[in-house]
Amino acid sequence: MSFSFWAVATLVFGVVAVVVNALKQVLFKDPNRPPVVFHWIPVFGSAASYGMDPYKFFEDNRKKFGDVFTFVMLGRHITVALGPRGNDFVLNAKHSDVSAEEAYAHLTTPVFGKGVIYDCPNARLMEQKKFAKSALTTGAFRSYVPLIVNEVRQYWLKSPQFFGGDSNRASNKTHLMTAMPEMTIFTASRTLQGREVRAKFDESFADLYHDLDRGFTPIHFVFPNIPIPATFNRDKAQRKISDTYMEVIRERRRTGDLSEQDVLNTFLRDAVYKDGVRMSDREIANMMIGILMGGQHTSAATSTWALMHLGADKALRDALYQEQVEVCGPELRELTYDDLQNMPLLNNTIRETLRMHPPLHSLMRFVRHDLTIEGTRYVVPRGHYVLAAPGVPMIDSQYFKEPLKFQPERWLEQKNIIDLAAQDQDYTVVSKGAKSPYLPFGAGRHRCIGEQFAYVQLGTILAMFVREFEWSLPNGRAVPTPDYSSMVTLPAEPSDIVWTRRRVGEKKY
Ligand code: X2N
Ligand code: HEM
Repeated sequence: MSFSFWAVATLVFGVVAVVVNALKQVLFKDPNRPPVVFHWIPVFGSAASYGMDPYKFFEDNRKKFGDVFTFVMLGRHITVALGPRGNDFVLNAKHSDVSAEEAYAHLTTPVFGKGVIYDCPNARLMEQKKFAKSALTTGAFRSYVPLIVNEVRQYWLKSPQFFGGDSNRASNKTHLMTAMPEMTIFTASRTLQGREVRAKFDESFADLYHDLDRGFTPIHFVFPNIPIPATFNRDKAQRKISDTYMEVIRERRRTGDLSEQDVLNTFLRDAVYKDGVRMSDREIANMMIGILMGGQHTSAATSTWALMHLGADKALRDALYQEQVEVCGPELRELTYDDLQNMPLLNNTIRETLRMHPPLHSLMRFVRHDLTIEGTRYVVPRGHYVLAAPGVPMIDSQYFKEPLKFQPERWLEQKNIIDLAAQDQDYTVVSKGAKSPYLPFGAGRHRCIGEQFAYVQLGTILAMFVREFEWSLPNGRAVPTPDYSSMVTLPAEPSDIVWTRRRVGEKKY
C-alpha cells in the first residue's frame, strides 16, 4: 500500500516536472536571453547529447539558433558562442566579468592539489605561467631532444607493444592508446619534470599516476566528489604524489644541484611573486602535477591521432621520410632541435592533427557579472557559464577547404592564419588574437604555455616513428571516429597499427 503510494506520487511528480519544464521552454522565451536548447528532463538537460558528441550538438543547434545559444547540463546553464567572434567573446572577456577558476577548480584542484592553477587568485596563475614559461627556452628544448630520442628508443626496446626486448624484432602490432600515453609520460617527465621524477615512473609512480588520472574525467567535471573508488583513489594518489615531489624538491635543495634544465629547477630558483611571496614547496609540487597532467592528455591524444592519420596515408609517410633524409642525410644522423625547425612537413602534420582533433573541445568560463553579447540584445546573467569551442571553425569549410580531409600541405598556403594568438604571450596584456579560426591552444589570458614544448615532443616522437617504421591501420581500416567520453578527444577503439622496421639491425638498441 505505502509502496504503491510513493511509486505513484513519484511518477506524478516526475510527469508534472517534465510537463512544466517543457511548457516553460515553449511558452516563455525571454527575448533578452540567448535561445535555450529544448530538453525534456529538468536539471539533466542536454547532458547526453552534448556529452556524447559535442560537435554534432554544436552544429545541430547552430543550424537552429545561429552562433549563440544556451543549454542546460546537470543544473548548469551554459551559453555557447561559436565562430571566431564567439572565441573572442569568451576567451578575451574581461577577467572581472568571467573566471576560469570558477569553471574548472572543482575538477582540477583535487587532482593537482591546492594553492596553484585554479586554486589561487588569477594574478597568481599569471605569474605561475610566467615562471613555467621561462623554463621553456630554446636552450632547454635543445637539451630535451636527445633526452626524448633516448626515452623513445628505451621504450621501443622494452615494451611488448614494440620489440619486447628483442632489438631485431622486424614487425608487430601496437595498441596506440596503450603505447602513446606511456611514451608521452616518459618523455615529458624526463624533460620537464627532471631525472628523479622520471625514475619514479619505473618504480612507485606508475600506479599512483594511474589512480590520479582516473580522477580526471568528465564524470568528475560533473560530480567532483562522486563517492566512487576512483574519487577516493584520486585523493590518496594526489597526497602521495605531492609528498614525493616535495621529497625530490628537498633533495635538490640539499645537494644544491640545479644543473638540469627542467621546469622544477626554474621554480626552485625563481618562483617569487611580484609582492615578494615565495611559492611554497607544496605549491611547487602541485604546479608540477598540473603541468604533468595537462601535457600528458593533450599530447598523448595528439600523437595517437597523428600516427593514425599517417597510417592511413602512405604518400604522406613517404614524403615525411624524404624530409628526414633531406634534413639529416641518408644515414639519418641523430635528430636535433634545429633539425626539427627545418622540417615544415613534420610541423604541418602536427598543425593539421590539431586542426582536426584539438584535444579540448570546450573551454569554459563562469560568468560573474551580467554579460552583454555585442551586436545582439542577449544578456548572459551572472551564475551561468560561457563556452568557447575553438574546434568548430577549424572544421568549417568557410575557413578551411575540404575541412574533413587530412592535408598537412594546406598549411603551406594557410600560413597567414597560424595562430594569431601566439604573437602575444605577455600575460600582463590580454592578447587580442582570439578572432582567429585556428586556436587549438586557446587565446587570451588563459592561453597555453605548452605549445612550443608540445611541438618539440610530438615532432621528435613522430620523426622517430617515420625513420624507424613503415606502418598502416590493420585490415584496411579507416581513421577512427572521435570518442568524447574522456577529458580530451581521443580516437575510438580499435587504435592499433601494424608496422615493419625499415632497417632492422642497423641501429643499436
Ligand atoms: C554523466 C553522456 O559525460 O550523458 F590540465 F597546468 C593543467 C578539459 C576543460 C576538459 C573542459 C562534460 C564531457 C560533461 C561530457 C594545467 C594542457 C590545464 C591545457 C555530460 C552523463 C585544464 C569539459 C571535458 C566538459 C569534457 C580545463 C588542460 N593544456 N592541458 N553528461 O580543461 O587547461 C591543465 C591547464 C578542460 C573539459 C564534459 C559531459 C593547466 C557526460 C552522459 C554523461 N571538458 N566535458 N590543459 N557529460 N555525460 C587544462 C584548461 C583546464
Ligand atoms: C592552457 C591546449 C599542451 C600547459 C591551454 C588551453 C588550451 C590548451 C586550449 C586554454 C584553456 C582555456 O582557455 O580554458 C593544449 C594543447 C596541447 C597543450 C592542444 C598539446 C597539444 C600543454 C603542455 C603544457 C600545457 C605540454 C605544459 C607544459 C597549459 C597551461 C595552460 C594551458 C599552464 C594555462 C591554463 C590557464 O591559464 O587557465 N592549453 N595544451 N599545455 N596549457 Fe595547454
